[in-house]
Amino acid sequence: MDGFNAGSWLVHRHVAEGRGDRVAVRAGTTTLTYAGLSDQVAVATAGLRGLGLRRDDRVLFVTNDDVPMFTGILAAFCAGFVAVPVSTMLGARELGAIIADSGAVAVVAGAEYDLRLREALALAPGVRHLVCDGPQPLPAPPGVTSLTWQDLLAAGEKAPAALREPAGTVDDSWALWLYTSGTTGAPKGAMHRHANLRHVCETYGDRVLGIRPGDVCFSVAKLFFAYGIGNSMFFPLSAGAATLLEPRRSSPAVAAERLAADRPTLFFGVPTFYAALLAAGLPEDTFTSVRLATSAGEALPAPLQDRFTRRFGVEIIDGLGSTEALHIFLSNQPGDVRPGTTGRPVPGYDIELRDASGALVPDGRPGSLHVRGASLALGYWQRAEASGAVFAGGWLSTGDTYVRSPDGYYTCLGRSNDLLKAGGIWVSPVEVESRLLEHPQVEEAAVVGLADEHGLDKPVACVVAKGGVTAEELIQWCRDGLAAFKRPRRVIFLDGLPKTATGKIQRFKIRELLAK
Ligand code: 3SK
Repeated sequence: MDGFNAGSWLVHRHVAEGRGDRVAVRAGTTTLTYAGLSDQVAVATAGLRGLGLRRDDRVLFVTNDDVPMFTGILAAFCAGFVAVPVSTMLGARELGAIIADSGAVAVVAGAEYDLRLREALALAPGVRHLVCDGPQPLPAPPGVTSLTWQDLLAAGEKAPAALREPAGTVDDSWALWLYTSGTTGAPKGAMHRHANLRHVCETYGDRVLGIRPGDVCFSVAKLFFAYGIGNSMFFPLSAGAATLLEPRRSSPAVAAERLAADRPTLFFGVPTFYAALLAAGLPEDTFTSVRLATSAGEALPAPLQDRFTRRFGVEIIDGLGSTEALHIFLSNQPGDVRPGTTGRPVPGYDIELRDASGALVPDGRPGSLHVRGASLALGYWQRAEASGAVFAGGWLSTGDTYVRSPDGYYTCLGRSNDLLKAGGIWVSPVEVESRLLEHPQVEEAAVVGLADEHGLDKPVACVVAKGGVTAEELIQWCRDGLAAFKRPRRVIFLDGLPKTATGKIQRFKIRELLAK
């Protein structure tokens, strides 16, 4: 098998090919050219190796998007270690469980995770090194060496030059494990190969985004998400373009600041963030530098897409990806956006819609979405049963229900287990939510099926309202705009909707709430 190292391909290649003086990363006051990034990654590669790690050892990152995390992940790829970026929103026990499950030998952490880490490390006795990306080493349990990222770089500077060289990895070597629990269940580590990173760049990055060296990428999804690491690391670096790193929590104010200061050309968001941007009253010229915006995480309702494009003059291409597929495999295309749909398969992926028996469904009928392509994870780490169920015969079962139009556009009907039948007819919660979101007083909406007095599922809407609107008015609004059987039978007003870390509405939590 041919040698391939994703870290070397993303970074060192640009210096070898004469692009060393181009800007690669802007993070606050730090700007790194490709030459500067390549040097830091090489030094960090030597620093990590100096800890005594061996090929395929896991290096876990729980910290904010900034230069140490960025260079650290790339250095792990270069060294032939496995980078495991995890959510900064995890509680101590969840974090401990993931560190232990991954078998991580080294943890790179932000100073603000100190307390959570102390509890987490007690659950993960395999950790031998704790590297803090702040100014001081963190307190560590006995037997764990504690140092700062700067200490690690200083050691890497002094190390023999040979330790800076990329490892002889191949396409199928492990590069990146991403933990995912979907909307339920224990977190599982989806294991990605070095070649998977190249595949997402050559497909969505090149064929959909058309990313070029002059682009500047800005993602509101952080590096620990599959969506975020693709947007902020793989795509820009694959093209010799620039990326913006933002350690602060994503908010409309932070986004507006970076848009004004750094003039990104590609903006990567999620539906709830687009809704928040619209609600924030930002000036119409906020997005003038942006040539294209993307959305993923959940289906983008057509009214929201329309409002955003009319207000800010930027097209949003909605896409569907998954942690298990590493990035987006179904998407609208620039200049070919069909609002309310997720577009067509990204070149490089095959899509099938199947019924419960596994047979292909004809156009116009709902089916469970399966995808095949060269960026699918090898499976979940130490989860043979779940891997067998989700990755079968080279296909990934995404758990999403979709319908395909005769001209090949796919529309999301919800998670396979979110669809509901009202009066024996399928109702897509997404469709009812889209109608509710068209109402000027509705900020967010989630629709679930709830058993009525006859034990029959009926649509019920939970709504976050901006101002004065009644349940009756919203039910009538849906009756006016949709087939009557799709209207919610009840509307419940909430202050906020339960969501996953990626901003997906947790309908199972809403169902639990309503069942009480
Ligand atoms: O949720 C998505 O659509 C997504 C997109 C890209 C990468 C990962 C995910 C989960």
